[in-house]
Order: sequence, then structure tokens, then C-alpha cells
Amino acid sequence: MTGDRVSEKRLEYGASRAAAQKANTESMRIAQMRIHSIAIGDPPLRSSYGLHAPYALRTILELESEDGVVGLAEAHGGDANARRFEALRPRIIGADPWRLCGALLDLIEDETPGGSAGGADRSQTHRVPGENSFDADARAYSAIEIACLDLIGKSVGVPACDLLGGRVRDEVPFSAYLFYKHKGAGGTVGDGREDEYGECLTPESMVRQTRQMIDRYGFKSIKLKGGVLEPEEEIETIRQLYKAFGPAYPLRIDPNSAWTVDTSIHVGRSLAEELSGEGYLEDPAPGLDGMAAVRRGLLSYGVKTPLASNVATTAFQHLPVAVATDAVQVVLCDPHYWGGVQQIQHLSKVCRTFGLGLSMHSNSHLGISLMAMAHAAAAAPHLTYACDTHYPWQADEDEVVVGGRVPIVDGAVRLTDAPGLGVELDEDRLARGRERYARCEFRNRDDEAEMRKHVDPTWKRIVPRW
Ligand code: GKR
Ligand code: MG
Repeated sequence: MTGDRVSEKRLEYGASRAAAQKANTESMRIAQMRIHSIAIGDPPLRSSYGLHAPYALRTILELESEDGVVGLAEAHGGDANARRFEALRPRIIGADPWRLCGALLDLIEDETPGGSAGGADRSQTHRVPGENSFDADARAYSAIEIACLDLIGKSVGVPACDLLGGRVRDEVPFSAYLFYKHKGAGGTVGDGREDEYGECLTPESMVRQTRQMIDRYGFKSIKLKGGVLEPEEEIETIRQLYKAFGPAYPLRIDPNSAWTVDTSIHVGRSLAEELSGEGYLEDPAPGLDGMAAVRRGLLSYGVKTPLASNVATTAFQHLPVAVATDAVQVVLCDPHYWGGVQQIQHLSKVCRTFGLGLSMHSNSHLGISLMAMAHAAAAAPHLTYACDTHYPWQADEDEVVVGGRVPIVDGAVRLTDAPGLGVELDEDRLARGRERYARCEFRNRDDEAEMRKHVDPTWKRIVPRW
């Protein structure tokens, strides 16, 4: 082809592409955004942050195209998160969902020195540093990306994970997520909800909790939320779990920075065998410095248990130091605050490049989040551990998707050919979630305050405590 023919062809191609895009964008403008603040029952689970309130808060986001297709996402809850979405409304309405994430990239990519993309170290608190912080932006971006993928997937009849190059697995494994807990099932106080697991504050009751969860969901690995009892009692809990389930069921323990470097090394040494194989020690001590010191200490005793993190490592910006100091060997990603599904794909590649493992973090959530997590995991080539999920702690009566709870079978969520995330919103269930939100007193998560109300009026979060 001569030079002229080539440019003609380019022009033709450009013209037809532009026409196709015009047709697409005409039918694919976002016409409506609905933000629903809901409350869901949550049992009195303990962690080093304190105590879960009887309700966990979530935001359900709906993006509807002009032709009536609705994309869904589930995000952190409470008034501040809802306001963040509201503030973004002018950038969302009228936008093309195929292009929206590109147009909003500034929410996750201000990486200039002193720029907003810091990603909070969550050693000290769960709370987002500020409504207009990078964390708040990254959370909002994540949900918008997921809702766009759902909307696009439902428009073209393709599952969300397959829009992004194609799934690398059909089944996404999750682990049994164990918590020390008080008696109670959460939800409306005194409404007689069944407390499936009962009080669990001893090693023996934790073995029982694990058995119940594994019997019901078929999980093949186990994570214990620690940082609640004296370290020796938590060591004993892991030992009993190992006796009952190991080594076939890999074990992890996560005290959310409750231990000093010395205590972390002591626990790591004491549990070297129990946490071996596909186990890990998650966020034992605060900060990347603390984690690096724990790693050095453990290696000096020949203990190679990997250190995992979703507290000291919450954003890409943490990775250079985490890698250079060997503070973290397994990153727990989370599509809810790492920037959605595509950022998890990028993270997966980065982790592989630097020889890090990849797992997934969770917080109290419903089925839309579970499906977003499953699609993110399915689209991430290098995912080396079963993901966390709080889903077993939530009740069917709080679920908002059509048909009720998403099944976890043999410890895994199975991805089908259903378009988008593969779930639809049930309007009645959603309305009940909104009512619960209107009725309940909570507007943000404050586990420390709950601890003072229900367990110990003098309780304060001390990091590290032991
Ligand atoms: O639900 O109490 C909890 C957990 O402690 C959660 O908030 C953490 O963010 O599961 C999380 C973790 O792995 O650190
Ligand atoms: Mg963790």
C-alpha cells in the first residue's frame, strides 16, 4: 500500500470506529446514580480494634445507563462514604461507563511527592483519615470501577472477569475466617436472631467454631483473627487448631498490629510448624519498620514463615519500602480500596515480579462485594492464597441480592457465565437494609466505642498492646 492508501485506510478505520463509538456512547451514558446507605446485622466479633457493633454499614451503588441497564457495587458504609459518592455525581452523570475509570484516574493516581495517593497505614485506626483523603477517593473509585464493569458486562452479556482479558480460574477459594466473639448474632438487639456460633473466647470453642464453619462451607484453609487474648492463649488456640485440622488446612493468624516486635518474634517462633506450608503471620507488629524487624528476627532463628499485610501495606506506594526492607512477603489486596478489579490485576503482576505472594483482605460485607472479590480474584493471574471473607458472619435476611445469599461451596465461589458480577439487586431486600440504616444509631465504624459500651468502659486501643 502506498503512503496515501495507508492514511486513507486509517481515516476510514478512524471514521468507522468513531461512528461505532458514537453509537455506543449514545446508548451507554450513565443517566442515574443511586446511593443506598444500608445497615446489616453483625455479630459481636473481637479484634485488636475493639468490638464489632450490632450493625455493619455498607453503601450500595447503582449506576444506570440511559437504556436502563444497572451496574452494581458495594462499598464501605456510613454517611461520609455516601457523601463522597454524592460529591462525584457531576463527574459520573452523562459519562460513558467504558471511559469513566480513565476519566477518574486522578482519584487514585496523584503520586507526586506530597500528593494525595499515600494510602493510610492502618496500624493505629480503622478510621479513614478524612473525607477528602486518598483513602476516601480510592474507595469511591473502586466502587465506581466495579459498577462500570457490572454495567458494561450486563450490556454486552459478558462476566466482569472476562471483560479484563479472561478469567484464570472458575473457582475462587476463600478461607474460614475465625473470630473470638461474645454471645449474640448482631442485628436488631433482642430480635431473637439465631446465634449460630455462640460465645467463643477459648481455644476449645475456636476449634468448635472452625468445625462448624468448615462443615457448612467446606473451607480448606483457616485464618484466625488474633490480637484479642493474651498471646500465649492465642498460641494455644493455633496449636489446638493445628491438632484438629493441620497440616491439611493451612493456618494464618492476624492480630492487627497488637504485638511488639519481640512478642511477634516469640509467637512466630512458637508457631513455626503450625504456620508452615501455605500459612502466614499477618500484620503482627505496627508499621513497615516493625514488620521488617520481625522478619529479620524470625530469619535469624531460621523461621521462614511469611509476613502478610493489609495494615502496613494498603496501597502501591507502600510496596517499594515493603520490598526493599523485606517487611512483607504476602500482600492482602482488596478491590474495595486498592482501586477496583483492574488495579488488583496490576498488583498481581507487581507481586509476581518482586516475588511476593498475593492474598485478599475482607471486612463485613454482602453478596455484591463477595462477587466483586471473586471476579477480581478470577482475573488476577498471580493469586497465591485463598481469599478472606466475612460472609459467613452475615445473615441471609440482610442480603440484598436476588435469591439471597451467594453460595460458597467446597470453600469456593464458582463463577458462571452470568454477565457482569452475576448478581441483581432485590428491591425489597434493599429497602429493608435502608430501613435498618435509618433506624440504627450508627453512622461510622467505631469498634473502640463499642468495646467501651459493652465490654470494658475503660478500654482503649493500645498498639502494640503486648
Ligand atoms: O472485621 O474486625 C474485623 C477485622 O479486623 C477487619 O476489620 C480487618 O480489616 O479483616 C481485616 C484484617 O484482615 O485486618
Ligand atoms: Mg489483616
